[in-house]
Amino acid sequence: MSKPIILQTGPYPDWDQEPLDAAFDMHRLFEAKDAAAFLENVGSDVRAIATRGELGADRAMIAACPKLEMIAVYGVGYDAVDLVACKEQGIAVTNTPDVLTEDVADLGVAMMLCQSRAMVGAETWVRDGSWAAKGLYPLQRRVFGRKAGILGLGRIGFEIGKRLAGFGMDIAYSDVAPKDYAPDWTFLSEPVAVAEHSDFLFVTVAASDATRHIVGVDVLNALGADGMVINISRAANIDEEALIAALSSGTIGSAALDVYAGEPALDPRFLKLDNVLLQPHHASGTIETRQSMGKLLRDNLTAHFAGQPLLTPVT
Ligand code: 8YV
Repeated sequence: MSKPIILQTGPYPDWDQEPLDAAFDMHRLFEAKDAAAFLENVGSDVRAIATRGELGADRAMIAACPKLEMIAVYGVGYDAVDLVACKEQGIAVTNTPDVLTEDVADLGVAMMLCQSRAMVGAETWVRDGSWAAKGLYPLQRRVFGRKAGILGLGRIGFEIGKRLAGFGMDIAYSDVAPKDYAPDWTFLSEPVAVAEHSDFLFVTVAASDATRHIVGVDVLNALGADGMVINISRAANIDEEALIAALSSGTIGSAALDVYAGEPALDPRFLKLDNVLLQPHHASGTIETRQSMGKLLRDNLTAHFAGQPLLTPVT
């Protein structure tokens, strides 16, 4: 029996690619010199798209695959998948929630610590001889006992809050409604109010049209000159123009970012700012989590083609 034809939008580690190649007929769009010609050639036979959180599948890609049955996302975020087109055509979508929650939370908290204690600059201070030549490293701001805010208390936001509680922080959050699993933290319905409360503002809300630029001028003004914004969700949740202006003018103190508009080609102005910590969208990037994400993606594809219920459907 011939194997189901799957369009693959980006690379996976060998430990995923080998079993995918064994079970399915994988067509690697990302290796094609002419993506449009490649799609035109294979699109009519494609039954599933295997994609990544940041790559998704847009309407044009979906339209190029008239026999498409499902889209499997390697990532929790499915904002880059055109869900309206999927709904119209009865295409199932799966993602990889839960398995990456802890690692994403870890990196968010690590970014806060790293940036607040200026660890990157401190490393340079040691390596370039400044320590010996100039003496002690400039004093930085503490993390313990300060105020934190979390925009979006879903799975990842909640895990961040649990970690921050371990630092004795005073935690506020916004979401569509108060969460009964967070009785010790302050619910504030408005993101601006959360920013006003915060020294450290975490953006963990799932990206959608409703959350686009949820961190804009008003939130940045409310965060203030001592505040730090940490984004491990999606770039679209932040108005990057406003963020760059706020970082440049000192309206906010600093930022720590794992995601960018147009990544990996981020706005070059970020590279010139010394008050932003830049990470290459790797919050879920541990061997353990990526192995779990790959297995869940494969298990969803396998379940679909075996006529079994999907493990983690999003629609
Ligand atoms: C990426 C992510 O999928 O979970 C998400 O939504 O953005 C990430 O886990 C990961 O970088 C692999 O592409």
